[in-house]
Amino acid sequence: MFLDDFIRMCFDGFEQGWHERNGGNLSYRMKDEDVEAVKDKLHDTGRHYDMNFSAPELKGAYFTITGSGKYMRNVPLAPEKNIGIIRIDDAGTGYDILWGLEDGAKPTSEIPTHLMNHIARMKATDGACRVIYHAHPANITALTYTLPPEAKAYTRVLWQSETECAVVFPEGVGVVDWMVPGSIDIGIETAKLITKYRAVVWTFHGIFGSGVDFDETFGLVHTIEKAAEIYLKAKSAGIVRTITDDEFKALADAFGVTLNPEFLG
Ligand code: 2HA
Ligand code: ZN
Repeated sequence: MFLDDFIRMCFDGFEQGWHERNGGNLSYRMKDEDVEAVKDKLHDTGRHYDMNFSAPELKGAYFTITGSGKYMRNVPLAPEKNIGIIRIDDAGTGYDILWGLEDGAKPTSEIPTHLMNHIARMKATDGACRVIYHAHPANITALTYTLPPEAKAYTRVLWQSETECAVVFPEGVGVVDWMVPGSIDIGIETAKLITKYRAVVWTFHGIFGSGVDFDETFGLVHTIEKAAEIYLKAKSAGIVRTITDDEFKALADAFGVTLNPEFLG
């Protein structure tokens, strides 16, 4: 059941140390069968909120989403208080809370970036992408203090830090330089990049990852975080050699993937 998978991912991220306090958030664009599976839980709570931006692409879409100020650690203990199900209204400018987010809770403060990313990834994947995840992994965040905020710099360092990285994210990763979180503007900038890259790093903050399901999305962020950890360890020990571009080309041939040519050479 999608709700069990959603709840498990919240706690998995906490166990990885990616969700201090209320850090991080998760949203899932529900399938018709998911809506059907929980239809007995859904009801008009009379709680309608404006999004402060227009998302005609999402009219009538249902999302499961974590709550603002809620701790990922607490999601399994009381899902109905810490997460909720919303439906984007028919105008595409607001949403109704249909389940959960009890005691007056609202969806995550990062809802603009979540919804804008969903629109971008829906378009990029012909509707296959359903999960948007924001986390605060320590090594990815530490990495942002060591590199210029450029996709090429991040992608090369991450690809070079673990052989399978280039296979897991052959398109590379995007980077948004520091901006005020929770804003419409950071949503717009992130969504521009997530069209091209499934993961976008937020400088001095964390990362947004996307995917068709919870496993793929969690696995992507996990892979990037581990690569960042390896890079930082290698850098502190002293890097004397790394994976070459010829080796990347051999890897791409062997695994049948096309590496983003902007990041080779
Ligand atoms: O507190 O992670 O970016 C939730 C966040 C804001
Ligand atoms: Zn955050």
